[in-house]
Order: sequence, then structure tokens, then C-alpha cells
Amino acid sequence: MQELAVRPTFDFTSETYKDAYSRINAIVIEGEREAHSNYLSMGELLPDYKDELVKLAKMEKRHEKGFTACGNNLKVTPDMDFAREYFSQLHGNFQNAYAQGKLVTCFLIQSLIIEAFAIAAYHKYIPVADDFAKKITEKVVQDEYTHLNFGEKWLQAHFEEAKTELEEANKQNLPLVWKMLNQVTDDALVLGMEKEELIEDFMMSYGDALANIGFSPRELMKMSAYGLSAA
Ligand code: PL3
Ligand code: FE2
Ligand code: FE2
Repeated sequence: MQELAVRPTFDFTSETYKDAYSRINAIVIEGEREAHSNYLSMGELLPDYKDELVKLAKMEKRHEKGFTACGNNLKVTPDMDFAREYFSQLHGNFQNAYAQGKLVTCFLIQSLIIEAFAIAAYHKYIPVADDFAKKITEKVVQDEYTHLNFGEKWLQAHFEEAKTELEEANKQNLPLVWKMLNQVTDDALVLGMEKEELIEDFMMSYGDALANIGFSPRELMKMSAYGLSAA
């Protein structure tokens, strides 16, 4: 018997769908907007890589535009106040780190945590998205790998000096990810994205990144699950 690909269908015009979308879409738009500004900030701390970081920032600007179009296409108004509040703690931590010149912490927050978070969300969204959003998200997720990879490479090259700060920054910021995930579990489910699968995908990218940077399997297991029991 031939197997049929099962693709759940959603009523993209229902009020329930649009209501959940108004928050998830806003989070994604705000995340892309902050990513743009974070890469520009990192370029200030790292003059040698400024051109490259400005390039990454421009990609984030394009992502922001793409996801704004996705909301428009579904006639959804993104709840940007909700999204700003949603990111406020993580963004505050980034800005503090930047103000103190703590580049390693900036890398961990933006290029590892936020990019792995985005990759998990986009991966799980693609199979359940409307056709318009699907095309856009497929392109975006490729870029996010480039971003994660950039962070990985830089941290790998500076592993010895960066290790302690990475562990500290992980401790401070990873619990926020689980908290943020819990805040959107219900909305994500309306869009067809399951919490357990999001966690799994996040752990894969984040754990792989930590391994590539130089952490031992034991260290990275401990680090990538930090604070997860509260989720
Ligand atoms: C940077 O390039 C992009 C930043 C965008 C962040 C998007 C976050 C989307 C969150 C909605 C679903 C929760 C996924 C949780 C994964 C642990
Ligand atoms: Fe992005
Ligand atoms: Fe990115």
C-alpha cells in the first residue's frame, strides 16, 4: 500500500487561529528585529568582524519583513506589546552584557540561544504553515543555520578564554528559554506545534553547537538541560 503524506490542515481564517497567530507572529517579528540590533551591537564590540556582522544584521531585517508579510497575508495584526514584553528579560540580559563589553555572553544569547530557539520554532512551523508562510520560513531557516554557525565558529576559536563566561551565561539565560516556551505552549499548539517537539529540536541544535565549540558530552548535557525541570 502506498503511504500518503499526512499534512494536517488548519483553518487559517478562523478567529482561534488568527488570535494565536497574532502573538506568535509578533514574537517572531520582534525576535528578528532584536536579532538585527543585536548583531549590529556585536559588530561594535568586534571591529574585525564588523562587516560580517552587519551582513547578518541585514539578513535579520529581511526576515522581519518576511514574517510581517506572513501576518498581513493572513490579515492578522501582530500584538507587538506582548512580544516586547515577552523578550524583555532576555533582551535586558543582552543589553547588560553589551554595556559591559561581555562579547562571549552576547554570542551565547544571540547566536546560540536565540538562533537555536528560532530554528526549533521554524522547523516545527514549516510542515503546518500556510503556503505563503511556508515558502518564507524555509528560506529563513537556512539563514539561521548560518548565524548559529557563525557563533559556533567564533566561540570555538576562543574556547579556552570563553569557557567560564559561557557556563555562567548559560546558567543565567537558559532558564529564560524554558519560561518563554511555557508562555507560548498553548498558542503554538493552535498552530500545530507541540511543546515536546520544540524542546527536542532546540536541544539538538543547542547541544550540537556546544559540542562543536568544545564542551564534553557530559558538560553539554548538563548545560543544555539547565533549568529544564522547571518547564
Ligand atoms: C533570529 O534570527 C530569530 C529570532 C526569532 C525568535 C523566534 C521565536 C519563536 C518562538 C515561538 C515558538 C516557541 C519555540 C520554543 C523553542 C524552545
Ligand atoms: Fe532571523
Ligand atoms: Fe538569525
